[in-house]
Amino acid sequence: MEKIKVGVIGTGFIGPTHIEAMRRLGFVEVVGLAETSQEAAEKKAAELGIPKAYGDYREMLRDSEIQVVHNCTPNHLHFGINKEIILAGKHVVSEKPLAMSSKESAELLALAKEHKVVHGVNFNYRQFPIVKQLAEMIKNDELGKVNLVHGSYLQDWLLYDTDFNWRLAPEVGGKSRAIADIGSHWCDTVQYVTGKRIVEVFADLATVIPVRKKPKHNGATFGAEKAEDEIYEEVPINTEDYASVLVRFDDGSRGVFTVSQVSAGRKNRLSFEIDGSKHSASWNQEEPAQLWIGHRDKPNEVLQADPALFLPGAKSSIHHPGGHNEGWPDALKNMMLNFYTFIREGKDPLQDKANFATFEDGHISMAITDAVLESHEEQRWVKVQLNQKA
Ligand code: SOE
Repeated sequence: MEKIKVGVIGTGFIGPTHIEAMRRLGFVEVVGLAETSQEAAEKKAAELGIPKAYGDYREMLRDSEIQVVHNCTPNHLHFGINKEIILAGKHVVSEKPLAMSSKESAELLALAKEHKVVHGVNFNYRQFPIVKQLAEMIKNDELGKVNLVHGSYLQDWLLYDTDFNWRLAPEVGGKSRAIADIGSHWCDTVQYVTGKRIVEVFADLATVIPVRKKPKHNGATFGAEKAEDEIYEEVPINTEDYASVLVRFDDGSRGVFTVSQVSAGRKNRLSFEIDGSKHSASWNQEEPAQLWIGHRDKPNEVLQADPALFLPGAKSSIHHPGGHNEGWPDALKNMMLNFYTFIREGKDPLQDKANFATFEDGHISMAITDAVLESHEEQRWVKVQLNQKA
């Protein structure tokens, strides 16, 4: 069988992780990559062993061999490039946030439907085996009625005022930073697990470090190394390092979460706890193979990820026996596996249910970010508006 041919635009931190995940599938071939110059594209293509290098992504979009394009560029380019990918008739996987506003994401969703392309957004945390297992447990009413959802997403890679990255500048990263970058993952994951939508928010945001020292050589995401003789320029910062948000779900249940990129020692700690009327459950991305299950009338339990103990609906997301732990790269592989299996099986994006986050989820996420920003600005509860006119 012919392999599905893919092109990737952008090869910073996340592009190569997409490429590695796709290569693990076997039935997908990354045939091209695009960068901001021909020289950069050729260097990266040689490094990653990819045959075609494009200094202009538009040239890649004209390549009829390429069926699917991954948009792994910085945030401000997502909307425009996603639009061009769809108009070129290619299937699309976009990094989040899907666009810079929910008005733009509504337009992308409508366009993807009109052109009948398969559309995915890389919300990869819902693809962890234990997260799937918990979603199945909740569907089976094992926790009872979900009453409360609380948690946080904490990182420390922007803790020092000398930490700098393109995500800090609103014209490149967007008006929201911590919420759009990591709060979006928290919301997508808990909405997926509970099967509920966040419909209203009350937010408090803060820029803990209001002035940063920008190194002459721009830092990579999670980049820790700095030259000793680095030259810095002081830059005012107006995107949030921190946010706490009260949320209301569509069935009236309540929640709260905190995001921070300045919490020392927390590397990529997405965690949440769900309190049901019978039991609670709690998960933390940094210890991804364990699910804590809380009881009132007997000792608490820890479920260790194990296909033999999983519910039928979660088994396809776990690929190794118990104790052979799967983590972040494996969850990303699940995202790609589900996306490309959908294409391989010739499924219809207008009719068939996707086992991955689509542009619909990307649009929901953008609408939550918009509501959070408005709530913080106006210091009040704000409803999440999905019906933005494209
Ligand atoms: C940086 O905060 C980042 O790389 C996010 O952009 C990713 O989406 C998240 O998975 C890890 O952290």
